[in-house]
Amino acid sequence: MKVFLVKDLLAANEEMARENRSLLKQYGLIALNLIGGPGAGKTTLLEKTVTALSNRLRFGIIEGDICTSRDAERLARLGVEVIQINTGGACHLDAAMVGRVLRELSLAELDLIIVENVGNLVCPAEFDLGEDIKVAVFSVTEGSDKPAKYPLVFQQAKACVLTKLDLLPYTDFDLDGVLKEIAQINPALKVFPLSARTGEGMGAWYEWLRCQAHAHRELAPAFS
Ligand SMILES: Nc1nc2c(ncn2[C@@H]2O[C@H](COP(=O)(O)OP(=O)(O)OP(=O)(O)O)[C@@H](O)[C@H]2O)c(=O)[nH]1
Ligand SMILES: [Mg+2]
Repeated sequence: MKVFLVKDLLAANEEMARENRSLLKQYGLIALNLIGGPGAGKTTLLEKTVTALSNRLRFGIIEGDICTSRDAERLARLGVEVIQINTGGACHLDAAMVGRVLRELSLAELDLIIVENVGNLVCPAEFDLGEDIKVAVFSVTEGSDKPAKYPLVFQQAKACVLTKLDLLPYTDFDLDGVLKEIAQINPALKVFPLSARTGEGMGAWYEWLRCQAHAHRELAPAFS
């Protein structure tokens, strides 16, 4: 009988993540990994982002879900290149799953890859996919205690999107308090409070995303 320790599985994941990272680097692509609980608003954020920026940035999207291709269908309707991964039960994507589909995208034609991880604020944070940037996504309807209770993703992320700001008046969400707690967990984390529904705050997120893609392109050697 063989026993695999979590430590060994994570080491194997690291190896695959390095391979993904090296493939992305070869094509000069920046990759983002969106991590947030079920229904936080990840796909809606992507729909609005792709619609607003697709005349300036060429997106390749990888959708992770336990079942269905519904999120991929939502993005495909916008004419963007998208691949759906169904984990069949696993509560997170791992680097091997992403590695298996990466080459299915037209890597040479794209500027950035965005992975929407399986809806879960906990497990996806443990698995490096080979991305450049993790983005934590959570919404005002989830409650202001979430960063303090699930700190890992907020520690690892470079940006945090706080969605559904339009619903603030109908909740007891403590915006000032949560911003202070996030700053304690990760002082460098850039937070974007926004509403994908009304568009409030979306401009700052778009601008940040564009800057990340441009900065990456300038640093990356030209793809030949
Ligand atoms: N009021 C409001 N509703 C939103 C906003 N963003 C998303 N929603 C709604 O929240 C629900 C879930 O949104 P999705 O974008 O599907 O959430 P998700 O994080 O992709 O969900 P999973 O992929 O299942 O984890 C949908 O009914 C959206 O219309 C927002 O900014 N404001
Ligand atoms: Mg989704």
